[in-house]
Amino acid sequence: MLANVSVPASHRQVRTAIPGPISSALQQRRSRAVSAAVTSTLPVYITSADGGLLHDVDGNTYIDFGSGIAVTNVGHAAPAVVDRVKDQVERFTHTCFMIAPYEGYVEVCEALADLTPGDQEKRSALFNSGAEAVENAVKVARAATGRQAVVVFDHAYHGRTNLTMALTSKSVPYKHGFGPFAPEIYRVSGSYPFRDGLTGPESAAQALDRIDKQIGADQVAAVVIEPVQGEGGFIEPAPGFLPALSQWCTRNGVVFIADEVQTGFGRTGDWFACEYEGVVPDVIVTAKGIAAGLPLAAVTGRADLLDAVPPGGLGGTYGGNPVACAAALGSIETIRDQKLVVAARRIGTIALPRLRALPTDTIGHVRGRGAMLAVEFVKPGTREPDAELVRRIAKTCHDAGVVVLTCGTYGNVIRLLPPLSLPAELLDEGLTVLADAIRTAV
Ligand code: PLZ
Repeated sequence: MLANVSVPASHRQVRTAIPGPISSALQQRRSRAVSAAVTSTLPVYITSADGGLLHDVDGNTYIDFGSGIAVTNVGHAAPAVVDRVKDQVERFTHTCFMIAPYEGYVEVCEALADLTPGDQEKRSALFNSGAEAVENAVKVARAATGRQAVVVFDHAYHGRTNLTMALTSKSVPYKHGFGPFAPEIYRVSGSYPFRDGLTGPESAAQALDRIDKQIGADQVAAVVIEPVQGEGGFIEPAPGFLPALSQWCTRNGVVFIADEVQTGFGRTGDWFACEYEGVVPDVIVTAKGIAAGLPLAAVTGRADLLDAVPPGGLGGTYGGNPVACAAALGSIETIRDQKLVVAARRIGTIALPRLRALPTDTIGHVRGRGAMLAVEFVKPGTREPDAELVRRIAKTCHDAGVVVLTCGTYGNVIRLLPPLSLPAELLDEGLTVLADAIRTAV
């Protein structure tokens, strides 16, 4: 089936009902071939994307405030990524790093050692997805400490594989019916300032007391935490929470694993969100923004930890595939050359005041850092989550040609994750559409 446009528009443009007729026909076809368990936020079929815009088969053009869930930080077709990928794909697509290595893998690991927080000696291993990398970070921590327990938090999201389902907090749709889950995972409360009203040190004390009493510090291999929680609701912990946890880990020989799959690569206005409070994780997990959409993920951490795993203990057929490594090098080059970490901060500086100025008592909390922003909706005058309202606001935005995503344990959060390279006028226009959608929906 061919798209009915050859030259995509250079601005937001809605020419049909959403989804349009060609997308609707593709939806029908999809329902006969693709598992109903795999869903799409917006059932429109994309033909091309760049410059912060997505173009669909019906000639509609959307402003992208989702970046494919925080992946296309450098845009959807950044020249440095495209050129390096093309060059690599023409030379060879795969050898398997465990069989015959290539330089790109080493170069990505060097870049990770350089970019991630802390100047300790570091090593990395590369994988295909965020979940796979989180699993491997846990393997590293267990092998290095000889301990088994893993501590995770309320509202955490770490993936959909068996071990990471156990680490993830929310049942439906991630875990429900998929047990049994991996043992030796312990969940404690985190820091959710809007809902718990506690300071960072208070939240940390509460979590650490539970760990001490219910597990025992000397049994804990790792604490796994998103420095800003993603799927759980874009929850920024209160100041002091992360440093207190990290210090406790250091004192007790526990591996502090920062899951920066969603927050990494400039997203929050720092290369990595941990930097905001000067926290240096023992191990950091990255994916998504690392390679602008090609499947790549990494576990980076203290050399003594990563090297504690016996030879052959980490790996996989595709981990650190040469084409994905080429994309990562192009993505990192683009973030550096175009100063996209600063651009992320600028997005936050522009967007936050506009979101905070929205005149409605259904907005419980506006929060975020850099280009990782959220609005949490509640029933007027309460803290009761309003997921239904959020669904309507998101749908109104989609129909008007702006891709916004939702998140949150209660499904009541609109999140904004634009490409860091999003042109200022598209940011402005998208925010206007969102503001109008909120005003009409309440
Ligand atoms: N850790 C912090 O955000 C992926 C999941 C979307 P994968 N988040 C998007 C969905 O519904 O599946 C994520 C994350 C954090 C780990 C992961 C997992 O990364 O690359 O999706 O496996």
